[in-house]
Amino acid sequence: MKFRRTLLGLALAATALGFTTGAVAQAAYKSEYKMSLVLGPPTPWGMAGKIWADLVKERTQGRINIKLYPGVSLIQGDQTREFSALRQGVIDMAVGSTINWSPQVKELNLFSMPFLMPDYAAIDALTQGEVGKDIFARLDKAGVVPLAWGENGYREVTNSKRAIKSPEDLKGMKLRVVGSPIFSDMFSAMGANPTQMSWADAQPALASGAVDGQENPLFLFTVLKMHTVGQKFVTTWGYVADPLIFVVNKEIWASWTPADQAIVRQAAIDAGKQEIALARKGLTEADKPLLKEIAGMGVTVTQLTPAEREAFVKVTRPVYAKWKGTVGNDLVTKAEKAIAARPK
Ligand code: X2X
Repeated sequence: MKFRRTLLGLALAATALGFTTGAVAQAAYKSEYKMSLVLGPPTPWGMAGKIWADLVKERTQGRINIKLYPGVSLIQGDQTREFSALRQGVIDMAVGSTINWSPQVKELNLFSMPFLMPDYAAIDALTQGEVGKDIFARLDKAGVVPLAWGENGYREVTNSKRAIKSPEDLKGMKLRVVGSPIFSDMFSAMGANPTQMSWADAQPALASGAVDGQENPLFLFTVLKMHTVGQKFVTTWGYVADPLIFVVNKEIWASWTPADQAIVRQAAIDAGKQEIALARKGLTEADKPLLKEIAGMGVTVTQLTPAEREAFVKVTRPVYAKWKGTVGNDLVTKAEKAIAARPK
């Protein structure tokens, strides 16, 4: 009797520790897991990776140890190959932008559709609702394990030439855009001269003046001090915002115990929440301190009036219509409805 109780006690303790009968097969943990990121700390994106890795290490008592590879260095900076590399196991896990994965997962172009999401509540209505669930189901089918949402942010346009207030001002302007076709379509429709390149190539191109401008969330402007490479004009137009997604390679995921999987998932959710707050800092307060900080660097910051913004919406409508079909009419319609019904 006593012996049986001891056995039962041992079994319960083993279960509590996450050792199940399958644990023998699952025990082959790697000494280190590779996490891919485009931007490293101190950007919010980089912090997303760092917070996630730190929480996982702490909560698994070091069983899962993650190293950060910013600059998508595991794939030599070629960010639009990140999703394939994740699927193939070249990368174990990532916090990635919907933009960089959209060449492989066309539904992710949803977030790059021009002027779809007018405010932060609209982003949340998608990522935290049914549309977010649909996208996660799609990612799961595409071969990765999606865990949580983060945010890169609203992509505002900067340049070295002039203040942009109307599509006219963009005429012939050479702008670096990400290597995802919808961006070339949008900037061509606006009359600019878009050039696709990776973020690794964009930085020297800005410094040498090979391109006149670029678009990215504004925290990057201050972190990189873009005014020192001639970026003297910023226009906030809120045309596109890219969420980030926390994912793990499927084989790696399957190699972890259910208890560790739960820890990694919850840590991603917690890190995502913290990171979204960081990404919005300075932009959600009424006086937008981040814009003031940038103006303080001697930069002309132009905030479009609703009428000025409308002119950009108008010229990009054909691009919206074209990509609605590519992303999927049902998904886009669902997104439009979720945004219309968002709490304001
Ligand atoms: O390349 C960019 O512009 C960046 C850093 O924002 C992304 O990876 C989408």
